[in-house]
Amino acid sequence: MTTSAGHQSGHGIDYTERIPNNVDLADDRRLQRALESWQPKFLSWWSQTGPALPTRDVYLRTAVDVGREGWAHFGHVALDEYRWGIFLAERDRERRIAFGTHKGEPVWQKVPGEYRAELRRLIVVQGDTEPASVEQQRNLGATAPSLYDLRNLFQVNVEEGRHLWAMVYLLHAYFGRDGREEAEALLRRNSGSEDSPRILGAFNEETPDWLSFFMFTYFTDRDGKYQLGTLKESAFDPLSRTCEFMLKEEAHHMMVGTTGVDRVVERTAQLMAEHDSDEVAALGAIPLPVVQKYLNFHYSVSLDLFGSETSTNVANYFSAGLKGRWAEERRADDHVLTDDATRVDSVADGTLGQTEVNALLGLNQDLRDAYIADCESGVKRWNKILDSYGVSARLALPHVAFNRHVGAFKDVHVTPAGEVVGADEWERRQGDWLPTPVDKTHVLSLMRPVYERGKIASWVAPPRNGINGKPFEYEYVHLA
Ligand code: BYC
Repeated sequence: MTTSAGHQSGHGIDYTERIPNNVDLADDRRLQRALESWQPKFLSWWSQTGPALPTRDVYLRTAVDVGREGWAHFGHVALDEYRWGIFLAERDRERRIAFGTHKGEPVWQKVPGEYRAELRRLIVVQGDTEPASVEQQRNLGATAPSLYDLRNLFQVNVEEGRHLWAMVYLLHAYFGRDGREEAEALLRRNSGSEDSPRILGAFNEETPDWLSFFMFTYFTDRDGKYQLGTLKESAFDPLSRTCEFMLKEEAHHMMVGTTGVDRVVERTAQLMAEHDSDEVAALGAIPLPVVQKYLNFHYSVSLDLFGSETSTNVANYFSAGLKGRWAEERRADDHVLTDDATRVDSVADGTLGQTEVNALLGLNQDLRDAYIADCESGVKRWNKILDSYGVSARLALPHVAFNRHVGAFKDVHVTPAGEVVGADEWERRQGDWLPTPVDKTHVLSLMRPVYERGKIASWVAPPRNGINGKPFEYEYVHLA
C-alpha cells in the first residue's frame, strides 16, 4: 500500500511492526507474543468468513496516526494485507471519572478487581458484534451495485475487523488468561450459527442484499455509535480511549447507511415521478412500501440491542463507572442519579404505558431515546427527498413497541402505528409491515453486480460525492 511500509508517524504508529500500534507493544514482549499468536487465527477467520469476492486491491482508508492529520490515509491495498492495528486516542492525564459512585476520582489505568467480570462482559459483548457484522456481510460483494459501493462495503468490513482487534487488545492486555480465552471465543462464535451464535440478536440475522446492508449500517451501526459513546465515558481509561478512536471510524459507517438509503429512496422517487406511478418494481426499483418494511425490520431489531427498559445490569455499570450516558458531561444533573426517578415504557394488562423507576434502572431507555431521536433525522432526510420529487408518500419510524423481542414489549403484538393486536391479527397482517418472502425475492432479484467504472445498478441512484475527493467513476476496486 502507498502509505505504509516503514512509516513512523508523529504519534508513534510503526508500520514496520507486525501489529501496527500506538500502545508501545514492543515494550511488552509477553503481550506482543500473545497478540502475535492470535493474529494468524484472526487472519484465518478473515479468509474463511470475511469478504468472499476475490479482489486484487481496494482503495481504502487506513489509520496511520490517531492525530487530526493522519488517521485517515488512503491508498489501494490488497484486502488481506490491510494493516489491522491497535490505536488508542491520546491519553488525557488529568481525566477524572465523570459519573457514578467514583465520580471525581482519577480514571483507572488497570481493571479494579471488583469490576473485572462486568468489564470483561461489556468488552466481550462489544467485541462480539464486530466480527459478526463481517460474517453477515460476507457475500454482498457478489452483488455490489457499483465499484464505489463495493469499496465502501470493504472499508466497513476492514474497520469492523480493526474494532475486533481493539477489543482483543483490551482482553489480552488487561484480563490475563480468561481474556485470552474470550479472544479465542470471539473467533469461534459465528453469525447465525445453531451451535455457537453471536451474543446479540441482530447479529444473527442475515444481510442478504444491499437494501438490508444500507438499513443495517443506518440502524444497527447507529446502535454501535451510541453504545461506543457510553463506553467512551468509562472510568477504565484504555476502554474509553479505544472507543473514542473507534467512533471516528464509525462516522464513515453512518455515512454509508444514511446516503445508501438516500440513494434507494431517490431512485424510487425518480421513477415514481417519471412514470406517475407507485409501481416501480417492474422498472427495476424497490417500491416504497418495501423500503418501509425493511426499515421497520432493521429499526425494531436494533431497538432490541438496547436491552430492557428496566435493567439492574445498566444501573450497576453506571454506578461502578464502567458505562456512562450519551453526552454524560453535558448533562445538568449530579451524574450519580441514586435519588432521581425516571419514567420507562411498560405494559400492564396488555396496555402500553409507562412506570416510574429509579433513574439508574432506566438508563437503557435513556440511551435508546437519544438513538430514536437520531433515527428520526434519517427519516426526515428521506422524506425531503420524496418531497423534492413531488411524491406525497412518506416513510416513518414504526412505534417503539413494534416487533420487539427484548424488554417490556416482547410479549405483546403491536402495529407500526402503536395499536396492540392479538396473535391472530399479527399473524394475518405482519406481511403488511415486515418483508415477506415475495418482497425479499424481488429485492434479491434486483441485486446484480455492476463492476464497470462509473456504472450503477437500476435500483439505486449514484452518490453525490465519491471518496476522498475522487469522482464516482474512480477505480475504487480492482477485481482479481
Ligand atoms: N440479544 O439487563 P438487560 C456495534 C441480554 S453494536 C440477546 O435487559 P443490559 C456494531 C443481556 O446481555 C453495539 N441478548 O440488558 C454495530 C443480558 O444477559 P445476561 C454493541 C440480549 O445488560 C454494527 C439479558 O439479556 N455494544 O457496536 O442492561 C456493526 C438481560 O439484559 C439482548 C454493546 O452492546 C439482545 N438484543 O444491556 C458492528 C455495548 N439485549 O448478562 C458493530 C455492550 C439484552 O443476563 N453491551 N440481552 O447474560 C451492553 O452494554 C449490554 O450488554 C446491552 C444489554 C446494552 C447489550
